[in-house]
Amino acid sequence: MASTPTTEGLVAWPADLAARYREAGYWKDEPLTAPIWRMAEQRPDRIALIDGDTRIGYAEMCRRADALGARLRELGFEADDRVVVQLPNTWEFVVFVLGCLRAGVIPVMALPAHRRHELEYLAEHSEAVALVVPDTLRDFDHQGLAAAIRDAVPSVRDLIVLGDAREGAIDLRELCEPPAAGVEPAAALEALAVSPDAVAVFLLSGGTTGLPKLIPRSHNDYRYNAEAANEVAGFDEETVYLVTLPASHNFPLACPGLLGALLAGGTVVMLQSPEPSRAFAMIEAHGVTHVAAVPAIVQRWIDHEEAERTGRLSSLQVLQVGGSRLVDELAARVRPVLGATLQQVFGMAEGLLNMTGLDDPDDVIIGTQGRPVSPGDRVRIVDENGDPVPVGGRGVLHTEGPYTLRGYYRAPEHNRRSFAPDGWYITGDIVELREDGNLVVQGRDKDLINRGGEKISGEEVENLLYRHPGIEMNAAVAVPDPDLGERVCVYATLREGHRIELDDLRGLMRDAGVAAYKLPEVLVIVEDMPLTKIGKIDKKALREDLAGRGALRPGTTHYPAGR
Ligand code: OOB
Repeated sequence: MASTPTTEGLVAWPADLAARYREAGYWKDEPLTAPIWRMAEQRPDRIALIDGDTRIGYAEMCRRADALGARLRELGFEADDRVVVQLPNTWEFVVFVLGCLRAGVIPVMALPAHRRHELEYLAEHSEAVALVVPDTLRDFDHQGLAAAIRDAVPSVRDLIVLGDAREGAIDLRELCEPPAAGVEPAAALEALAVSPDAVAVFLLSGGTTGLPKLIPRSHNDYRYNAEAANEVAGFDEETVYLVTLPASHNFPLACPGLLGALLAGGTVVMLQSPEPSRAFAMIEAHGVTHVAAVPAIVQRWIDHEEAERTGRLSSLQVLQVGGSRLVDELAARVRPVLGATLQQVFGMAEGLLNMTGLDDPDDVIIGTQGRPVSPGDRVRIVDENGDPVPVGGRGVLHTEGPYTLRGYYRAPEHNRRSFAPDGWYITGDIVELREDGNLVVQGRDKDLINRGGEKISGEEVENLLYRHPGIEMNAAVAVPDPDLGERVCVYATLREGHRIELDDLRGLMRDAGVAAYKLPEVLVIVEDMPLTKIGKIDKKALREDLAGRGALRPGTTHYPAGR
């Protein structure tokens, strides 16, 4: 079955901007992978990847990726085919993604926590030809689920499995084997000449609508994303970068992430969990210099180091923190306790990256989320009427630049709302621009819950909960949480004769195959839902009501007194 070419759902950069980005040298008109392959020629034996006891040099990594790319072609994968990738942090993830980039196959970056609800949608929406999954992980049968999705989604032809591939599935490790003697896949792949303007990867939006949107990132723009971040984060050949966040997320993938480390000629260490004792052991064992984390992890690392005084972090130079707001008190403890320079990162899968500089004064490093990493980035802050806010004021952040999308994939209607008439991306983040050019994230004007860096769309949760016969109206809002920053709280009114507990709603969502992090953790039943003048649920009023209730523990249901 011939699928629709990717180009049909894309919004291109305007020609004048594209010309400017080329002239300025942001876009190098080469495949993203080119500098990595050059590194393999210059320094073949330098270690590129470490995963447990496995150590892979640059030349070997590139040979394996080329062999994988060539094998995909033999199996019938073509340039522009989409593949949903859901893999743990392993060396095979890196070889697979690089092999796809070389062969022009486009990875769709799912998260390990995704389940049927998300994966099926991603496969359908991208018309993926294959899924790549682990056999099982943390007792979950990913291979079984992927097989069910293959049966349900017509475009999906193949399953590629890390671990024991069952009948009819392709073994990822076999695909990753170096080429057989006498076979030279590199030249054949180079002859394919992947266009630098082609989509390199699809990232997922945090999503404020029913389902996540796909974000096309081109070879030109995504490579620049990583290279611009490299400059500000100080990545070079000496860098040893530890991946503990899910590698398919933009932050550890390319901000600068593992791609930045490889583009700089450094070493990437893959680890499947950010649990402090394991992560600290890896940092010590491999002399890790840079790592990225979300604030909830930083809290655990600081607590662990304060309690254990491990002294295992002496190699660590930079701790990048982003994904959700790092509170100033925690920020101030990073250097004294962990001994590393804090780098705040306020980024988004859509593009724009803001970072504090490594040499910035303490008040900037501790109290701001930094500034755009590229001179080509443009930002403006506007009030409710769309008028510019003066320096020092607050408003919604809009941006455009050499690595910020111009439109979500195949989402024309959503694009009309997410982009200003002049094409700038409306981030939905409420920020303050300081005199010194640094941004401080103050809140947001978007229907999203940020659970320790994991983004949950209110609308997606609400749509699912309307499947419950007892729910009359419902609204998902963020409840503040000391560990994760926010958790999902659902307000609901009930139909006559129904009584619902939190666990009923969690069960419903679990049965629908929804990723666990999206499940509500607090349920508040109310007699009447507050409505706005135009009859929409008034979430602002709900947030105020929530604030008045004090701390609500996760796992609790709250009925009005007397019910
Ligand atoms: C990162 O990317 P996404 O796409 O998962 O989420 C983007 C949103 C931002 O619009 C903002 O609302 C929030 O996450 N956010 C932050 C933040 N970093 C991201 N809010 C407050 N403070 C921060 N430091 O989360 C992401 C992508 C690349 C690098 C780092 C994070």
